[in-house]
Amino acid sequence: MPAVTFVSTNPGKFREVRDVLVPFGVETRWERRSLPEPQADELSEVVDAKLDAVRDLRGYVLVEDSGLFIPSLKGFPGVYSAHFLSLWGFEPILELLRRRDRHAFFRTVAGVRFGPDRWQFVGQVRGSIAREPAGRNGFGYDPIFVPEGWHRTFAEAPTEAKNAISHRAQAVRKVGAWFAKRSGASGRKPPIGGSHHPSTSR
Ligand code: ITT
Repeated sequence: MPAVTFVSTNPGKFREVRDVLVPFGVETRWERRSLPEPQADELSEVVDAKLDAVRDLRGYVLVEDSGLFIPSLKGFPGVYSAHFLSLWGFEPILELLRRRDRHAFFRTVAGVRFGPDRWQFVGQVRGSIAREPAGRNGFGYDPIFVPEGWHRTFAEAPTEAKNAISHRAQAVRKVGAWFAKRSGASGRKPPIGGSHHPSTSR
């Protein structure tokens, strides 16, 4: 069974990634490590920096960076999502959105490294920001994000429901499919599926 080491500080991410990769026959191990996140305009740049920082790990290494993007706030908090949430919580966003359009999307860029080779995979889910937080499941912005077509937040839903549609699950499912193809092509090492660095699979 192929195995991948997922490097992140976030246990919620790890659980979601592990569950999504199980059906692809990929075993996920967790390395809890804080990786440098440079100031960048794009998640993919952050993922590249994270992949640089895991060069000491052997085998397949998986990292990801995610953000909540709100078009009426010019994409904020976006790449600053983690920093903003830890400093300020949800309130300023809810306040700012009282008179603005509430549409939002979550995006994940997942990065895989194997020796010198690296690949990126993108997932995205559209939705809107709730008027107030609701639910206790998940993590981060889940209590204020209502996916398109839903009447509840991610945090009000069980993990399986979030994993059926989430930004992370979509990106990581692409990783799983890529693994499946790659291990099916025994003896052939060139990258199959996904896109080779520096471009990004969309
Ligand atoms: P890493 O160690 O993997 O970087 P992190 O929690 O710092 O973990 P990010 O920088 O990717 O991860 O996350 C940006 C912010 O967006 C952070 O506050 C997360 O809690 C939040 N976030 C990421 N994915 C989310 C999701 O699926 N649901 C809700 N919030 C999420």
